[in-house]
Amino acid sequence: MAGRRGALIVLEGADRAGKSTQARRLVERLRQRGHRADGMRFPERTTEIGKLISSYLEKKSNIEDHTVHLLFSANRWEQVPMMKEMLRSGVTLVVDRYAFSGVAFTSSKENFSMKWCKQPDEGLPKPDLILFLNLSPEAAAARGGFGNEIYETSDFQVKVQKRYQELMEDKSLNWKLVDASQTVDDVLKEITGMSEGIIEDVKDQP
Ligand code: DGP
Ligand code: NA
Ligand code: NA
Repeated sequence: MAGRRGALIVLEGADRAGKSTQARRLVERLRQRGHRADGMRFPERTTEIGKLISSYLEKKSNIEDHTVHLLFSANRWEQVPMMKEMLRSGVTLVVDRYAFSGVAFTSSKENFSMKWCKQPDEGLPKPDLILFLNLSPEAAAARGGFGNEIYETSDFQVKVQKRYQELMEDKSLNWKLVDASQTVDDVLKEITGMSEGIIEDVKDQP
């Protein structure tokens, strides 16, 4: 059959919502169920750009806010040739954070418009499905507290959550709201069902 491509599935949400755990388990589950699937994460901290970002997040280096926004975007763009190749060859990609994190986090800083924040990521491969793991900032803080990275404060996360709500109003994108306060198994079950639906839908799309 012609044109079988993989699906681009993105997990988004504020810190502590369980994205990384679910992304990993979703790849395992999809594979168990006979799909070709692979995981990716952004920021991808292992590249040269990723190392700069990591050092910024760990508060080891001070990078100007616009500059770091563009580095995050560049860190996504540098993976695009590989992403396109994998999707084209029929592999479904499960991505832990994407451009929406870029907009939600940077636009939570003073004097950044959503419009400015969106521009550098314009043209990235469009996700077929965006799973928003929804957890209130209070519930997130109750999950053993935040780590020590730069954005991990309750005040900032409240702003980020509001930005995500605005982004989810874009009906040209396939956002699905997932209640991340459920058990790990229940969340996995829900997102596996949604993912298998979209894998089936995109199979014969260019
Ligand atoms: P993680 O490794 O998933 O914990 O993500 C690291 C942190 O970086 C997290 O607080 C979210 C934030 N982040 C992810 N992508 C972007 C981005 O494109 N721009 C900004 N400003 N922050 C981002
Ligand atoms: Na984090
Ligand atoms: Na994570």
